This record gives sequence, C-alpha cells and structure tokens, in this order.
Amino acid sequence: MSIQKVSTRPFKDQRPGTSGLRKKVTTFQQPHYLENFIQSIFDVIGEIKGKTIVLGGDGRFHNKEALQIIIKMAAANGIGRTMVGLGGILSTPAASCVIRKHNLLGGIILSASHNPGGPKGDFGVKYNVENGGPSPGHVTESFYRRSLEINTYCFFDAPDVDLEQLGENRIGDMVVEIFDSVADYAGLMERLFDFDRMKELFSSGKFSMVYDGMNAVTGPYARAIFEGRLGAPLGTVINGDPLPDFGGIHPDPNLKHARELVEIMNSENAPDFGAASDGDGDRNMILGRRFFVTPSDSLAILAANADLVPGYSGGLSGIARSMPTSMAADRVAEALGIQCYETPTGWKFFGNLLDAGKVTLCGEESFGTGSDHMREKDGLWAVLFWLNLLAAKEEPVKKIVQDHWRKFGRNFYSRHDYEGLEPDSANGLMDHLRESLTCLMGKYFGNYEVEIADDFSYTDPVDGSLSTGQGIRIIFRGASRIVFRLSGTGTEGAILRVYLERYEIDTERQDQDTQEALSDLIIIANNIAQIHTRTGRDMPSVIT
Ligand code: VG1
Ligand code: CO
Repeated sequence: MSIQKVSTRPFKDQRPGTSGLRKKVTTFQQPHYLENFIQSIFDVIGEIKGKTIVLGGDGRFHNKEALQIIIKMAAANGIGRTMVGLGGILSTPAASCVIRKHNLLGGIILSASHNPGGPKGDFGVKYNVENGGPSPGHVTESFYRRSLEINTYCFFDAPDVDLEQLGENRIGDMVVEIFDSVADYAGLMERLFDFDRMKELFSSGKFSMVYDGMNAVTGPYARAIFEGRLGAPLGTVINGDPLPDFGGIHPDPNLKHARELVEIMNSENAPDFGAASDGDGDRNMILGRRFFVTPSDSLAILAANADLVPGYSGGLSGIARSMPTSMAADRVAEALGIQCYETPTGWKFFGNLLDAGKVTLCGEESFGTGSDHMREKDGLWAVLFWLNLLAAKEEPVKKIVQDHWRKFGRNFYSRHDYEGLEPDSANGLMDHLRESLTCLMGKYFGNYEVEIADDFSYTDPVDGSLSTGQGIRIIFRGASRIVFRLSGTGTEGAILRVYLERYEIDTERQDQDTQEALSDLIIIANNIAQIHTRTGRDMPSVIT
C-alpha cells in the first residue's frame, strides 16, 4: 500500500453548471476524468490535512466504482477521516445534515440528480462546503480553473473498502467510517415536525398515502420514516430500492416521469396524499387525490401555514424564491410582513441568505423546497411538512390549495421545456431575445402590456457578489410574466426553459385548467422568442 503521484493532462470541459459537474457516465469513465476533477477540488478548498469529509451518492450506475477511487484519493491527499453512507448511499439533504451536525469540512455527493441513470445515462459530482450547502459560484469556478492546469493527482494504492459493512476501516492514516445516514436525517425530521400527530393520522384508518422513491436514493429514508417511525402501512413507499439504472425510470418527480404515482393518484380509489422525490432526494412533488400542487404554490402554502408546524411556529424571518418561481410566495410574505428575496436559479444562491438568518423558507419552481434546517433543498422534508399540515388541518390537499387561492389569488404557472436543442439555435434564440429587450418595453401583445423586459441580474445582499445573465424576464402589467433561460444541468444539446405565469384574483376563474389559463401567454412566448422558427419544435418536450 503506497501513495502514488499519477501524471495526467487537463480536460477542457470540467466547468460545473447549476448544480455540480454533470456529464454522461461514459465521459466520467474515461481514464483520469473523475480523478482530475476530484484532485482539483482537493487542491483549492484550503487546508484538508486531518479534516473529515462525508461521501456518498444517489446509487446510480458508476456510484460505487467512483466512491472507491475518491476514498483512495482522499487518503492520499491527507484527509483524516471519510464518512461514507452505508452501501455508498447518501441523499443530498442527508449530506447537508451530516456536514452541519458533525461540523465537517464538507462533502462530495455523486449524483446527476434528476437526470436519467444507467450505463448510457448521466453521472455527476457536487461538492458541498462547511455550511452544508452547495459550493458558491466563485468556488466552483476555482475548481474549473484548477482543472485546466492540473498535471498530477494523488492516489493511495490499496484494496477496496467494503461499503456494505457499518464500522471503521483504515487506508494509510485515514479512517473510513461506513455510517448509517438515515438515523441522523430522521432524527432531524423528528425535531421539526409533529410526529405524534402524524402517527395518529396514519392510525386513524381515515388517511392513506403513497410515496414514490423512483428507485432512487430516498427509498431507505422514506421507509424508515413513513413505515418505521410514523407507522404507515408497509407498501406506502413504492419503488423504494435504489437501483443503478433507477429501474428505467427517469428520476424526475413531475407529472410526466412519476407515471406510476400519477396513475395511482388519478385512479378511482386514489389515496389522500401522494408524493415523490428525485434521484438524489432533494426535490419533491406533492399530489392530492386527482390534484397536482405546483411547487411554486407549495412554497407559498407552506409559508402561509408554517405556524401549524412545531419547527416553524415561532415565525419566519423571510422567504426566498428563485426568479422563475411564481410570485405566489411574495403575496404570503407581504401578508406576513416579511421580506421575499428573488435569487437566480440554483440552491447555491440561498446559502448566504440562510446563513445570515434573513430567510427561513426557500423554494424553486423545479420541485425544490427547503428551509434553514439545512443548506439544501429537501424532498422528504417538504413531504413531511405537507403531512404535518394535513394532520393539523384535517382537510384534503385540494381544499387547502383552493382556499389559499381564494385568499391570496392564484398564480397560474407552468414551465415548458424544449430538450435536446441544437446549442447554436438555442443560443441564437437567447441572443435574439437579449437584442429585443429595449424594443419590447411598453409594447402590447393583445391585452398584455410589457412593463419590464430585462436580463436578470442579482446582487447578493450579504456578500455583494454580482451574478449576471440569469434569464430573460418579460413582465407584463398586472403581474403576468414570461421567463426564458437555458438549463445548466443538461448533458445533451441545450434545453430551453420557458416559464409562464398569470395572476388571477377573480375567485370564479381560479379553477380553470392551467394550460388554458396560460394559452395567450404561450402564444406570446412563441412569438417573442420565435421558438418554432428557430428550433423547429411545435411542442415542448416536457410541461410541468
Ligand atoms: C435545474 C432547475 C434548478 C435546480 C437545478 C438543480 O437547473 O431548474 O431550479 O436548482 O436543476 O436541481 P437548470 O439549470 O437545469 O434549469 V437538482 O435536484 O437536479 O440538483
Ligand atoms: Co436533485
């Protein structure tokens, strides 16, 4: 057993996107590719000698092989202790929880989150810093810069560690601790929510639920919490075993990809409550019986009802939402007399606001919701928050949402994704939009008058850092909006995201179908961005 210095050459494409470095599995399987990026991280995060990091992934194809490599590189780089999730499994929220609970230096999470897995699917690496949250932009940029100049990495030539056995192992001077991340995470949830009340709900016999783990990372956590600690019947969790290819499911919890759950929730004898999470467990989808809750509404409703949940009954300090997320939460913040912050897309922008105590709840339209209990979005947390509300209110999901609309107005909301576009035509479309901004101001499209047209930029209120080019906003008088941006998590071609929002105060018109309610805006979006002519597409690939 010895430390080796391995010669390598830089890869030019290791710039992290919205959430970590995401590439095809085959890209990561190239010799030195993973090693280069991991060494770049170790080289720039500061003093690592003798420190502890946490390590694990969402169980996707290549997870275990990559973990063995990273463990040996950690030992060779002088890390003192590596905590590895049992079986190599560690959800993104559990990583955040463990980093904070044990005051770790940080953590490496192997996941491409909601992207498909398997040998032909995607793989990814995220590094979370000592507050438990994603690396801020200037940190990921420093990984990238380092990756462009790297010429050696360190590797400890040692046998593989058995990831399936709890306990301590040793590689050189480094301890490798295989631990059960479920216990830490479930303990945190128990402190935030009224588990007794939820237990009563399940034992009353009047309530049923189904949770879809999508064969991804949350299965073991969900079983331990719902079927274990809360006494829900066995079988409440479906697709609960993490599989390397997610059983062929695309682990993105939305109406298109969580097909099995959606069928159950639309059936004659649908349960009262349905939920799902994504590959790495940080997203959530909330469903009532034959009823879908948009993630934007979910954030607003959690904020409006937070006083019913023990962990939040002391009041909220503020709310933050990503720019494309609907403005439903802003209305709740206004009613509560608290600030609502608008940040660029990506959880890393919430970290400073949370650390500074400026916000308690955060959310993104992309099925991400979370709070100051950690520094990541947290899928099961959101499901438990809803479950706690259902137990406290004793009302169906649909009624809770409709009552919310009656009180605050409804922000009709939808996102249209155009996937696998030619990068040139997608970039051309965005350039054209940018060039059109000034002449769009004041223009009428039917009854819609453009009030603001800009390319969103954000100055972080805590550290003053500026992020530009974060999405084109067309805001109409009366609080309707269209937002255009390109995805930073895809691995094939470009993905155009079009976000549509219309505010409806008239209670008689709040129960319309969403796509119908947004039909004028959908046409306007196509006209302004010339989607059809520039991409050749008639229809979005995914509507959420
Ligand atoms: C998407 C979502 C964004 C989310 C990010 C990571 O990014 O839009 O809101 O934070 O994924 O989520 P993009 O750049 O593709 O739009 V996860 O659960 O994939 O880590
Ligand atoms: Co995710």
